[in-house]
Amino acid sequence: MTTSNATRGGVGNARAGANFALIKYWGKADAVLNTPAVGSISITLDTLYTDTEIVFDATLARDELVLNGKRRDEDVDKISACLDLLRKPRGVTTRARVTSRNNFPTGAGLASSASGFAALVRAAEVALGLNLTPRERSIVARQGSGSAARSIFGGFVEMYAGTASDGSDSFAEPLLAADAWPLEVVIAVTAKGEKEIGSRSGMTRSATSSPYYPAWVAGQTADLATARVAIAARDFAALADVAEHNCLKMHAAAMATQPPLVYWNGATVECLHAVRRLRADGVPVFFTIDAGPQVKAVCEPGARSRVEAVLRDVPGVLDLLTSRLGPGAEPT
Ligand code: 2P0
Repeated sequence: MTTSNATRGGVGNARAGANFALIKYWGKADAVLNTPAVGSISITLDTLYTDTEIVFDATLARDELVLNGKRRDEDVDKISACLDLLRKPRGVTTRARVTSRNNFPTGAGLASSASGFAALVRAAEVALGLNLTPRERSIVARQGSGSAARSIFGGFVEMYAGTASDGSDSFAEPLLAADAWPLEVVIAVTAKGEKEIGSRSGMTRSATSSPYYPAWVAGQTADLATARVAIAARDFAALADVAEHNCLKMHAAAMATQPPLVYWNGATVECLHAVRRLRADGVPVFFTIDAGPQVKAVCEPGARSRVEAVLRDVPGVLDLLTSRLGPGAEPT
């Protein structure tokens, strides 16, 4: 057996940006391969990111995770399964210490698993001395967390659901570079702390019990096509319409789940209306909401200060975060 970097104790560091889906992933085709039931289209952000260091250490009996300064033993199995996709084919058995920090709230509907697993894969690739293709990175990241497949890339990104039984065609690819259409995002934080129902169990419950789930899946091909055309044409109004429609369909399917999944609070709804009023007044902005109560307002750069001023005044808004579109996951 050859001596791998891992058995020598390789170290790797990487940063990956969070991403928000404009056309959303909700539901799985295969829970083991973690392939999505539907494709998705997202934007990767530059100022919300995860920094990760991984150290392969032959003295460790099992992998370890420290996230935001705290040991997270409950999350180690997911990390180990993802790292095993890189270790096992190469005969590497060395365990790793993963130290990760999000510069934004964790587990609150701000896509921390997306940036987290994308950064993990890039850092592990460096530590193990591998040279993966972008597609291979995306496939490995997907098996950590579906949305992480998209955070491998910057700008506008499309994730393909795929049909292959081994998941080999279920990966993301760049659609349009960040600087080709430099939209911005204002995030209205309406609650802090981690959500009660994670996306993973939420989407599984929706698939089995929401009467609207089949309609959600059936509509996705058309929404993806509309969004692709809007992005290629930089057609803000068309992207706004399809993104809000797609978001509300996802939440309708989630709310009709048994027991129900209501990710919104009162301030979420107020922000949604505020964004719609702004657009009716001619301001280029639309909302999207993920599996949490935060509202992401996507706007043209010239509209950002107006969007910030309006959302800051919505009762229940605790904080505003802003971001431009950013790069893909990279070693640091
Ligand atoms: C998305 N979300 O497309 C959708 C919209 C949340 C709502 O992808 O089970 O954390 O790890 O594959 O990626 C969140 O789901 O789920 C998500 P897993 P993930 O951004």
